[in-house]
Amino acid sequence: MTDDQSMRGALGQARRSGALRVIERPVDRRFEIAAATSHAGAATALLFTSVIGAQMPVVTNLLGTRERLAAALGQTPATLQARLLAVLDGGIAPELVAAAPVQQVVHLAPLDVGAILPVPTWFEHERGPYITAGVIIARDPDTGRRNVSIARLLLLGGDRLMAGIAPTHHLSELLRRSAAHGRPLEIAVAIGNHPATLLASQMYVELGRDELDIAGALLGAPLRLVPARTVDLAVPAEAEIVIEATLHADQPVEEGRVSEFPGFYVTYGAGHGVTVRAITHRRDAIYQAIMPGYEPEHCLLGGTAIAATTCRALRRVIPAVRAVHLTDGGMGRLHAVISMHQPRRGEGKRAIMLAMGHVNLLKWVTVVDDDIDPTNPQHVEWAVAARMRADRDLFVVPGVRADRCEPQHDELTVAKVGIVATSQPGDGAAGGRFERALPPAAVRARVADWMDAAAPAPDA
Ligand SMILES: Cc1cc2nc3c(=O)[nH]c(=O)nc-3n(C[C@H](O)[C@H](O)[C@H](O)COP(=O)(O)O)c2cc1C
Ligand SMILES: [Mn+2]
Repeated sequence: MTDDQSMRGALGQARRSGALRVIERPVDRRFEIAAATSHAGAATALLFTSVIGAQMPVVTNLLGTRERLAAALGQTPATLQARLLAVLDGGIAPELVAAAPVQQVVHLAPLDVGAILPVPTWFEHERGPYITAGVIIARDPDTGRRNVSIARLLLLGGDRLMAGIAPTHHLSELLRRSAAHGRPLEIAVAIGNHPATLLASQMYVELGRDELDIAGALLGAPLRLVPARTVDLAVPAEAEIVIEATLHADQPVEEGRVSEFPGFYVTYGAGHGVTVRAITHRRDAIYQAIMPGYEPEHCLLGGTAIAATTCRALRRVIPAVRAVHLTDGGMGRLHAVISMHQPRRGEGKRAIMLAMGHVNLLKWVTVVDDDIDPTNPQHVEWAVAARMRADRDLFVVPGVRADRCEPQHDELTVAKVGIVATSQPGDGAAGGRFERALPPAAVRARVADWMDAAAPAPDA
């Protein structure tokens, strides 16, 4: 484990691997950053060094691929989920330090958020610019326990923001609890975090579980925090930027149309007013933005966390479960593939129902054997083609309560689909219908030996 707890390690890795494109020409934060990020695609992280009127550069799509996300955590795509399962069972509590790079520059209210931070405006019909990579730290007013999650923040001008928080998320519950005490909820929004903190903020863990303990476990060391200046919270010492603010349950702000991960606009109604008390940042801060909507980084961060927490929940009751994958086409939210080792009769269907119960977003879940790579869409389709009988292995459950993000919901209900594409006991036996057609095993081993020995180096 390295000692780096900033975003800059991941930025350096992207640069060294050739994945970072530096844009030096002047760009407008209104729509141009969005258009460039979308145009560049998943493989390219972008660093805009000359955003018009801005004090700092902007990085987008830093963690746009599984390879880069895994590498930033010292893993590969093949090892990442096992690592996440291991850290979810543990946790390393953060530690407090006295001084921090994130407080090198301090702006106290009155201030204008848009004059300090180069916040992009993403889509034509949204109301304004959104902070999208802001990790919101808050404390449960009843238990004192910390909660950490992302919710987009709309700039309203001056020190005013609007937070759009799903009512089912923990942060909404904390806000309701603070309102019951007649007080606003103090929040701190950390922007430009180590990928461990970003991914931890997306974990579907129980209320009261501190996501920063998970970040520490991912880092292999306590996350260093520093006391905020104007709110009673501690913030990541090596983040790029922190916004200190209060969130108000009694200040509804109509949001208008807003993008969601399916790639469409939705209208959720009113969000909650936020009043900024201070902004602190590094002297040479880099503003991180995650392009929202059906875009790779947004889908991947959530999908990676949802897959790991679902896998953990399933394995507790069905040990045959090996891995869970959320697909890119399913936006990292709606479609899952579960791999299982020799599931017993009916166990695949049970795993599907458990997964859908665990994460209500899931509406299409496929179970495959563990000889299939669940992250490979062609392999998964092969399993469906080769091993599924629809009348036996496919089921539809109509009218299930749906998440508000579900694109096809009908008055917040939707039909869910489960597919069990696993082989039957005895399939593959010699002489049987599903024996794989292969050259003799001894010949395959011998030929593989000399072919691999003679293989040219990849770059030769
Ligand atoms: C880029 C990005 C943007 C997100 N925006 C929002 C948002 O605007 N509102 C929201 O409720 N959740 C949003 N989420 C999802 C939550 O952060 C996530 O579900 C989190 O686990 C909720 O945690 P909590 O229940 O501890 O509050 C976003 C996630 C990502 C990766
Ligand atoms: Mn939480």
